[in-house]
Amino acid sequence: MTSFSHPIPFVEQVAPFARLCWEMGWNEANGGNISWRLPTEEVESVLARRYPNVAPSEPVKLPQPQPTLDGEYFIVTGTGQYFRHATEYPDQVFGIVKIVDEGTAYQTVWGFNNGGRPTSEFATHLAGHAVRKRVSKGRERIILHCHAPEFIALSFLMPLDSKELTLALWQKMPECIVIFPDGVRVVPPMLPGTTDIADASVKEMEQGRVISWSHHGIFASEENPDKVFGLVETIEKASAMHRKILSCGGQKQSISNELLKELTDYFERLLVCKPDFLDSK
Ligand code: 2HA
Ligand code: ZN
Repeated sequence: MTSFSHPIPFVEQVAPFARLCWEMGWNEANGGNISWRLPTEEVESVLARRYPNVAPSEPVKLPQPQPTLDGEYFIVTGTGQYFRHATEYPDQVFGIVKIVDEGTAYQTVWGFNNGGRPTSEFATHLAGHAVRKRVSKGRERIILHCHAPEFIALSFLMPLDSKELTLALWQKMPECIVIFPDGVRVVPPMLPGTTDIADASVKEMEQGRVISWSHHGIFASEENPDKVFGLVETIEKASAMHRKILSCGGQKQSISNELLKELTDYFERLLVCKPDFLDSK
């Protein structure tokens, strides 16, 4: 990856990450979005030092209040912005916003230099953050939405069923059940950016970090850019293997449930939760 520097360390991390997602073929044109909940003291101190003259925008109302996120800062991709431009025009592609007024509004405190605003999926991201912040006890901070092609292809080839999709992926590589023991949760085809898809996603995110927006893409939560990248990369690789196998007429054998169980016992200390889909009927 080419070297990239920026006065804000979070931009220095997230811009090359976004660019890499584009290189992977996950985020064509303005497809996909990122939001990352930042540590308050660090973001306030870097903005005061590096951008002392930037005043916060007027508050903009959010469609869904998120009281548990009041006072939090997020770096977020702008609506219509291209991941491909992330390192070239970081101050335009990204903005930093603060959630204010008891979680009913946001103010832009940095970025969106072309008069931009957060992604059209921002309300869904915030709803996802609210749940995952609570469920992970504050560990998870970043949500990546991308159009990973092999993963999307499976939503045209398989039943729209969380357990069936999860088992198909777990059975393709031994790493899978260790890296996503919470599985992949399927949300049926719905209009992006709506309260309905936010509600359906939040319901599933009570149980897991990874959502399939059927025929559209992946929506995943993790601790930092590296970890969310690794999570999506692994799911995309297993999806590619599954699709190759389907296109050769289907599997002749598979990693057994017994081996999956042995894997989860052996790597128990690495798992974020128990693999419920392995036991459930
Ligand atoms: O435009 O990917 O889901 C960004 C999107 C909408
Ligand atoms: Zn999308």
